[in-house]
Amino acid sequence: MKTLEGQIEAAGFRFGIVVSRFNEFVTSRLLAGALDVLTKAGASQEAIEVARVPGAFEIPLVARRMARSGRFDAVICLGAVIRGETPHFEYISAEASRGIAQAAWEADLPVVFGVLTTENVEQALERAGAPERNKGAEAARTAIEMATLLRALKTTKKGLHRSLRRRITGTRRKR
Ligand code: INI
Repeated sequence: MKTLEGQIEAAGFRFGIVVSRFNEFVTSRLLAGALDVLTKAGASQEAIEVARVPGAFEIPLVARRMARSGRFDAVICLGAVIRGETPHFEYISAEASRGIAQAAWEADLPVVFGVLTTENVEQALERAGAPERNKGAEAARTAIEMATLLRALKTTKKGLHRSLRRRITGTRRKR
């Protein structure tokens, strides 16, 4: 049995990050957490592009554009929707999550949900704090794992095609 798994190794991979300005005192911490994970895992500065949008509602469109551009191996979405401050909390968080999932499907690429949806500011700050609880850091780890897993799957598929072709044409494997 073969088990495929992603790894936390980001060298040679490219990442797009979409981060919203609304509740910037929270989203800037998510961004810092994500950048810390990516660079420590080996991603170069040139391999990371950050796009800023006004609010979480605007994240999906830019995430989709980035994901479809062919320039990235994964896209990370960062935002903070806080119920206490938002009468239309449900609409914004639902649209952000639905749109982000749809962007991934349409682009066939990992588009990771790093948007906090919390009851209050305290909860938001708690989830944007220390690296082990920082949702931006967690989203970056997920992006790396998914990008490496998809590359492993691609390699396996290529290997499979080669072995099928060899079987059909009767050619031998090169040593
Ligand atoms: N956007 C957020 O990212 N978080 C919020 O908590 C928020 N609140 O409170 O309203 C918010 N609103 C802005 C929204 O995302 C759009 O930018 C705006 O509606 C324009 O489309």
